[in-house]
Amino acid sequence: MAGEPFTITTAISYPNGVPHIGHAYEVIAADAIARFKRLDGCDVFFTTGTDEHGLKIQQAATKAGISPRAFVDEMAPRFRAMAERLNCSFDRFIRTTDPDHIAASQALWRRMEAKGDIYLSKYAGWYSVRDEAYYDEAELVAAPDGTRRAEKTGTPVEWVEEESYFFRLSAYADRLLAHYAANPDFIGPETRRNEVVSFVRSGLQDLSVSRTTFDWGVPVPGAPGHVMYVWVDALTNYITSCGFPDEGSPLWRHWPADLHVIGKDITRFHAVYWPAFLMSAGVALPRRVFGHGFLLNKGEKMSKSVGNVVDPMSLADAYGVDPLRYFVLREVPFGQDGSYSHEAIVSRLNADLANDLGNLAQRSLTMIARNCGGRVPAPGAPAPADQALLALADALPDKARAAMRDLALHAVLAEIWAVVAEANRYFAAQEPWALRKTDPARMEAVLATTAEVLRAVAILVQPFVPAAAETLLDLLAVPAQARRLADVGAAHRLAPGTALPAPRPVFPRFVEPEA
Ligand code: ME8
Repeated sequence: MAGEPFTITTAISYPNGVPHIGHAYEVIAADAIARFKRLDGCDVFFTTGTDEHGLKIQQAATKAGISPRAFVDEMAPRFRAMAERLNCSFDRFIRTTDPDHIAASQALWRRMEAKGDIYLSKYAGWYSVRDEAYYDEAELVAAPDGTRRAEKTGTPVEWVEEESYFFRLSAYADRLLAHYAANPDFIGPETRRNEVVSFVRSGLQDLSVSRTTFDWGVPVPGAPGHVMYVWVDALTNYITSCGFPDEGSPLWRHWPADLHVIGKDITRFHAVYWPAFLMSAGVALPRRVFGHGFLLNKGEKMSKSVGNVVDPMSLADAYGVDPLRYFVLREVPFGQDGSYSHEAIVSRLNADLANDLGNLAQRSLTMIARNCGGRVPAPGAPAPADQALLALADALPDKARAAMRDLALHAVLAEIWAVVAEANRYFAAQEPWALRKTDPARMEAVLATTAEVLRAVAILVQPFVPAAAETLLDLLAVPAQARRLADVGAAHRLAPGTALPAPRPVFPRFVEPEA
């Protein structure tokens, strides 16, 4: 029986340069949520992809001396390869040059037009190519070199004057505010929500939604010479993947999305423009938009356009995919900005993964291999200490679900590692190595309890460190079909006597390469 549907998306990345750590962070976070929901029995649909139209891409292609099409065909696979390398379990990698996406964008346009929300006029104002965004005079500052820049992002703006179609965004302010009020979870975290609400309260202007001075975009239906403003087509990607406009398609059960995971800089597009387009077109709204923070390289902002980009592939090579995933999700409270550095990554890996969890698994499983014939030992009559520890492990799924409702990924990991810490204290206090001679039955009980806690922990960490979790579950001989959240707890304990494979390290220590 298929579970409750859960649809999650990342933003789609501009492939105007190679993927950077911000792109990696976003797809890792979305993947952890997708995997968690799957583990909890949901019918998950998870999409990611590339945003390939617009002036920014056309200019990058011109600079590279090739056509935009050849340029995106070269770049988009790198984004897909990154998501695959990072073990992200997406169901569709959507490219906005995909034929079904062009059709979906044009269908959405036609619906907004039929509603009377699209009209032809002339745009005269400021545009940032780097942000692919229009700015009001009030949103600009003068840079030291005399040029004007967007205050929020620091990107240069240029004056644009051209014939353009407009979307009647101004007509949607009240409906948007009513929607935010009725759906307090629609925008998160709280700070982003407040920003959006005050932006909409200050009044909305109609939005220029087509361009005529270049042609790398989705053609506006019935309007030769006009291509869609890239954000109209980009946002549509979320419904293209769900089969739009064919609402009879089996894919359509995946809409509305439960969650758009995006960066904080693009909240306005997702929480203002996107719901307004959907309201106009008569399509259901996504349930939640969450603007995560930025990952900063030793506290400094990096971006493709600025050029201080760290290649996520080389981080995966240096530290391993699971440790990299663990680091970004544990270190940075989800929703806030965070910093990364070699030292911070190594200290997390060695402390949390190699020492706390890795050592506990290695020590207990090695003792079982040597002293219990390599089989799951018998727990016997549980002592109070065993019961107390097992109760903590058994409570993990509910604690994790509660933290996950707030998308507090770091808090889910903190809950799991609190149990790991408790298990380490238990192991040290019980001294199973000393019991070997004095009370072998009690030694077995301690090892059985430890193995059982490891089973719960391994199940819980699957969304975060999928490959290592799989190894640990294999070492505990947990069958593939018994690795869901629902399998944690008394009803599914490890069966005493089950043969275990030879133990091997799950999380190796990071050792500095010789200088
Ligand atoms: O904005 N840390 O694409 P993009 C964390 N195509 N996240 C970061 C980041 C950083 N340093 N830098 C960027 C776009 N991001 C549009 C989206 S969606 C219909 C269209 C995030 O390649 C950024 O906030 O500039 C965004 O969510 C995603 O990476 C892609 O950024």
